[in-house]
Amino acid sequence: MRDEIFLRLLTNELSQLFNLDVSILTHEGGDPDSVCSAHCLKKILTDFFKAKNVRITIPDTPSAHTKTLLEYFNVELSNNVENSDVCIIVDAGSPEQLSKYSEIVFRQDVKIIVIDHHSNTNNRYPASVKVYSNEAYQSVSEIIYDLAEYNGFEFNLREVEAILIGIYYDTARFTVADLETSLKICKLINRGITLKDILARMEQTIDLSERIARLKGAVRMKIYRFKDWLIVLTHVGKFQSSVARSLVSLGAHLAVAIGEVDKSRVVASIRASQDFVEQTGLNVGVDLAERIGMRLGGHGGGHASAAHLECKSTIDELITHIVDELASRLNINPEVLEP
Ligand SMILES: [Mn+2]
Repeated sequence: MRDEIFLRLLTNELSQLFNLDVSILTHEGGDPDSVCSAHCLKKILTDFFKAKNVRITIPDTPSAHTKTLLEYFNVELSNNVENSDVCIIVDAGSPEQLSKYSEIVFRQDVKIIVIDHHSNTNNRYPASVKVYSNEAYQSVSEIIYDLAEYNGFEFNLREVEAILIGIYYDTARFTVADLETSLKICKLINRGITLKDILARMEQTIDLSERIARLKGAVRMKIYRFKDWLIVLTHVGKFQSSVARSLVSLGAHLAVAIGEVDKSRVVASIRASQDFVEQTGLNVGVDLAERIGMRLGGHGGGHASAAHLECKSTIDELITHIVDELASRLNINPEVLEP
């Protein structure tokens, strides 16, 4: 178990849910970690902590990956958070990520609990919200796994599979799994899980428009060389996170994919390679997404190597801010590489 004190506090909190109506909310669109952890949290709340009624809500339209998982695990969704006594937010580092449900964190008539693992989550919610966030955890699915183990609760094979899928995607397909996570992966696989069927199904869900976005993102990117670091910035209408991720696997140390929401508002996904994060000590969630998002009248956040921001600016303005910020943080003047 990664952090017993954290698990004890969380257990104490959840012990108070006996006989209560609970809504579990993911961040907008959901993702494998948030959906899988919500699914398993529902199980443990119902069977172990004896909550009366537990519903799962995903703000906005579920993403393609999310839809596949919802079907696979037979997860029923609800849009009714109104009548809940308690609302548990999973995997959302700030209220803005709840989209149309973001106001709920300010309501006084419903208790709000956050279970998360992003950087700086503790400072992002109003003081009335009970935040259980631990950056040491590589996924919320892992928190739920530890929570079950701490309380001696056993998940069945299907739930164990969900935990493993959550861990798989939040560790960039196990590539950044640390020792603790790797030991858990072994234990989970030892219970008799093979991921090949579900992964094949998930990979098929990369549709044509996402592939086109990735390729267009590559064609439009601008390459900045900060000595030995290659940083690329591009713009695409949709699938920014998929585009940024694919540009890192193409060879960039850091990739930013920006999308225009309207004339004065943009969103951006940032991904960085592990060696870049380790050697520069830069946390793209805090140092880039949160900082620049707030500076430009928006918000942002995430992890050390993956982040998202939304702000009031044009694509070009945002590019300038990101390049300037990197230049000052790395203390290097970049050179623009000609295509
Ligand atoms: Mn996560």
